[in-house]
Amino acid sequence: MPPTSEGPDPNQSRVAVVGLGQIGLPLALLIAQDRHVTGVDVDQERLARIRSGELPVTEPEVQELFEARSERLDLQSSVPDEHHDTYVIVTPTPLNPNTLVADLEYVRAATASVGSALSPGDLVVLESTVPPGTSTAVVLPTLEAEGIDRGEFHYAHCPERALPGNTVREMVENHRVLGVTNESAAAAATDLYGFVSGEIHLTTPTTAEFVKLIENTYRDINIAAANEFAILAERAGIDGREAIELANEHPRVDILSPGPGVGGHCIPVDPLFLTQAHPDARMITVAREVNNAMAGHVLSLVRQLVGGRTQKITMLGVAYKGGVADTRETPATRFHQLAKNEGYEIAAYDPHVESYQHELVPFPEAIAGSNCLVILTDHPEFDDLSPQRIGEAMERRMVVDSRGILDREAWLRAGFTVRTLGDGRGIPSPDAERDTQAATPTGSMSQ
Ligand code: SAJ
Repeated sequence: MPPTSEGPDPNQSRVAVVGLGQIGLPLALLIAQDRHVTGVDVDQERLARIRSGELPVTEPEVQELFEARSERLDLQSSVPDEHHDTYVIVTPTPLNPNTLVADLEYVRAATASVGSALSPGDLVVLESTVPPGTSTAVVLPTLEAEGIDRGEFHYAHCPERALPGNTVREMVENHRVLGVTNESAAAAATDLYGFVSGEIHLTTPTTAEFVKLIENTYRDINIAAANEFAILAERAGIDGREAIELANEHPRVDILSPGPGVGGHCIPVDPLFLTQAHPDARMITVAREVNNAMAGHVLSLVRQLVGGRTQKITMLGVAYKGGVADTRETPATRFHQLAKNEGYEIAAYDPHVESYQHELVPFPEAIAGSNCLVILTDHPEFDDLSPQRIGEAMERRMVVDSRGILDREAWLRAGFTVRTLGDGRGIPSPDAERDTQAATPTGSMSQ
């Protein structure tokens, strides 16, 4: 559990946290360690769930925090009229799917409500991820619109940095970047983040905005490199994952893992916040294209195996990454749409996800009569997946492993045809032939 620290008297400090989502609710509970918090959310259903204790956030430790601190958490559907000394805005900044530009409407609306409640000496913190310059061009002028001057209140941008699946621990332990307008804002915001055991680094609001975006963009580019290496390895007839592992033995190389693409609400989106007004930022754009193309590449592996396209295939995992129930921007959806458009009959199973835009079925139903298993998510549950567990349920024994999690040799021995993304061993391509003839005995090839 988070460390305790001295803070202001809870009877004196009142903090409003606007937006009780995946980050806002855990944040409100962490701040409630030593302050009274009013959680604000426009979604009445969400508020009702929190009130009932059936929390809409299923991250580890959130439930315990709620049970320990709910008496210091009030809930409201609008920014309270009564005075609060601190306002934290944690509303979503989705990407407009048509224009691919950041939609700042939730941030604008929250900021306007906070602006009308603001008194001299108050602190406003923005945690939402925003394009560089948003604090200066949008947030501060909106706060000032109600008549208060930016010199009269404190402002900080403190972009969230927590990994979904480990949100609370990362909110407590990760270093934080605080973009502040002046020294008193720095002192007030550092005090608010007293629950953080990591270091607090001070900078300007625009730099803080930029830092958050380049962190996730760096990851996107690194994954794109891994994905491109994987495709080139397939063509070279070698195991790309082995090659990456060996390259990572170098002290200054740290390549990430190839996969079916990049999902989640941050990494596929944040690079576009950087480039939306800068179309000349080529590498970031190309990395996005490479990662988006991976679902189609996985489908091409399925097509090579299965051939005729009216046949049933089984998607294993629709969450955007292993161990989570989140399907936002998941590459599985792109795969599903492409496969459906090619005429495949699709059955999808996920041990974590409860609600998804396409039907999910239980595991036995998903594999019954299937021609090909397609692993799309590296859920820990799939570590137990074995040919023995499949038994005789499938029509044909084929598997495409886009995450490289199966024991390939065991599946080959059990009579499965196996395609692992990034592994060109056994793939009959002209490039591959040269290397496989030279280095791989035919008996260990996948067909
Ligand atoms: N992925 C790969 N190969 C890899 C690593 C990830 O294909 O080697 C894929 C995953 O399967 C997933 C996507 O990338 O589809 C993103 O997963 P992730 O675990 O890299 O990131 P998120 O979106 O769960 O959380 C990220 C985190 N960023 C980093 O790990 C650098 C987190 O620290 C951020 O706070 C969070 O985004 C956010 O909110 O910005």
